[in-house]
Amino acid sequence: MHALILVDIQNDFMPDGALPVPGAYDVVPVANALIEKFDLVVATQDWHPANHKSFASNHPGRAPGDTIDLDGLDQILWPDHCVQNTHGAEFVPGLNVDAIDEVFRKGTDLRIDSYSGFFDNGHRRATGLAAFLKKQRVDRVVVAGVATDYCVKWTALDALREGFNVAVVLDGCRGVEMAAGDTERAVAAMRAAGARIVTSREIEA
Ligand code: VGL
Ligand code: ZN
Repeated sequence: MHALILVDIQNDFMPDGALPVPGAYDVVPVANALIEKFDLVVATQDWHPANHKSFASNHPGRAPGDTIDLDGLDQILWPDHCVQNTHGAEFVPGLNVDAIDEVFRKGTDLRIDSYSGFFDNGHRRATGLAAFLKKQRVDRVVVAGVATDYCVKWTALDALREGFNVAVVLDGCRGVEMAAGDTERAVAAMRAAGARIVTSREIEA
């Protein structure tokens, strides 16, 4: 069984959102085309409480882009984004949400961030995604969404760790590129860990 994992295709990650990812609207038609090729489609949704510790606004004197120690982990501080039950946290209009079989929300624990759709950044708690996929007898996952250099990357790396065969659809992903070259480095890291880097045309129904 093959599954499509759509990572964080949410308003706040679009170019006009709170944590803009350049070109991110372009992943929507690619995601919709991919959806047609899969029997099982899951999506992750960044879903933070307003007082989440990954928000610079919750650390007086800090600015987005700063790095702090959060509970023993390096944490980049972000603009407020994907706050639960806000427009910014909703899936992008135009994404075929009716085709999504299950949504896995992450980043809900205010003390730890969660880039991967599988685990928080400290691998302390699972979201249930791995168990769900294994129960459906999934052996191969195809990943697309945003951001290539954060949530796509960590989702793909955790999928490999969980023993899935992983392909990342490059034209279905965009990076936030906080530092120039981050997206390219993320792609290299995913490839080095064993992910196949493909284009959407290579994905067969
Ligand atoms: C993401 C930064 C903070 C992502 C989520 O979806 O890549 N990046 N939260
Ligand atoms: Zn987030």
